[in-house]
Amino acid sequence: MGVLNVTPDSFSDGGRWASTDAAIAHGVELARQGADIVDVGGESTRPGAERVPVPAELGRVLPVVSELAARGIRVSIDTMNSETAKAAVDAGAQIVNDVSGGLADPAMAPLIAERGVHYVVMHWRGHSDHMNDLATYEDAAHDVRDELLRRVDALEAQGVGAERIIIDPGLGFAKNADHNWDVLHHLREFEAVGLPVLVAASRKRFLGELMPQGASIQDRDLPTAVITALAARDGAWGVRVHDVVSTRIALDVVRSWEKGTAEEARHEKMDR
Ligand code: PMM
Repeated sequence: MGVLNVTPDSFSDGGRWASTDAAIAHGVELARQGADIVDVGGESTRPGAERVPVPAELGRVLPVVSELAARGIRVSIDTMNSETAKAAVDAGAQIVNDVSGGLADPAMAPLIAERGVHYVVMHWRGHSDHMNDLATYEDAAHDVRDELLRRVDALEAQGVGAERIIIDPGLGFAKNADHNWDVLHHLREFEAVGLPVLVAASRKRFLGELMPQGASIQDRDLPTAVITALAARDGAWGVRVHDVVSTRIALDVVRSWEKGTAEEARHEKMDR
């Protein structure tokens, strides 16, 4: 899943794809590089971020979703708002990626139930302006998994089919670096739930802590690719990343390693 933030303020790529044309071109490029899904978002969820009014969010994402979907690209819409999700699904989005797992907008679950689209349910405890205050756990990985399972139960009770749900532990959302690593260390226990698991570590702050001083945000693509490889081996369904090229290479390494033969590269091969 390639990240396409149509926002002026996302923490790792804010502003780069803020214009509609630039965003569409980047989405096409992500797909060409080998992304199976392009995840279009119009509201930053970086720590401390303020909410974006729905009309502004819609103005950012809708033309991009329509154009990418019209070009045959599988699009997910990264939103907590049912109104935005509805318009994006009408415009061709096949997946709704809701970082609040349906908690931010009570109208989201009924919409998903009605439309029958795939639904990414992320572990979430509260909005970005105060989520760092909510990062307390007895046992991070188990608490996150249990809270996610309760969310899935509640969604099912509202008519969302379990076969449509993808779970995501929500790295960095009300979680410090130790919490994130504990979740990754126990990723197989999330797999054991029996639902597809999405891992979204790309360029997040806890990876910056591993990097030498002066490293850029893009330098975090290296630890991101390593996490991709390990998550794939632990059975993850997908990874949400900014740099699709390094992710594809990491996945090709894993597949070649597992098969014992060279994986046929799915991205366009670079000149050697
Ligand atoms: N993280 C961000 C945005 N959307 N969606 C899912 N499912 N999981 C995440 O962890 C997640 C997300 C924030 O990262 P960004 O600003 O780099 O997009």
